[in-house]
Amino acid sequence: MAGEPQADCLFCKIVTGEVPADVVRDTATTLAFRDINPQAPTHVLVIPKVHHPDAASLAAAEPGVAADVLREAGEVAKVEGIDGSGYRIILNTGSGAGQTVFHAHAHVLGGRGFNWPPG
Ligand code: DGP
Repeated sequence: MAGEPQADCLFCKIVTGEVPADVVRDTATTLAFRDINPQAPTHVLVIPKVHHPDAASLAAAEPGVAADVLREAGEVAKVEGIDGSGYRIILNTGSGAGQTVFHAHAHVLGGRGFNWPPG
């Protein structure tokens, strides 16, 4: 059922603590932790604690929690000190766009320059 923890989901296991993570921020609805394969000096993932396969599904089912994820992305940027220089929030959606973990998440990247258009 949408929103319920999934036994085979890596990020659900990070929410429960079954899989360890370097946690940056923890709220009632979200968890922020460092990406295991950082693509920038700061690379943090912000996830909803509820399971939805991608950000659009989350926003459709639980718009308040989707807003919490975006707000937390901004808070992470502040506490990591990347808000002044600019940062990226990325929502890879679908395998063709590079999504590999099908539990909604926002990448927060900063601490280096970025190109546009993205690769
Ligand atoms: P995406 O490609 O958008 O689905 O991003 C998934 C990210 O998850 C990817 O950047 C690597 C990260 N990741 C995968 N496995 C783990 C893990 O076990 N721990 C942490 N902290 N990050 C992980």
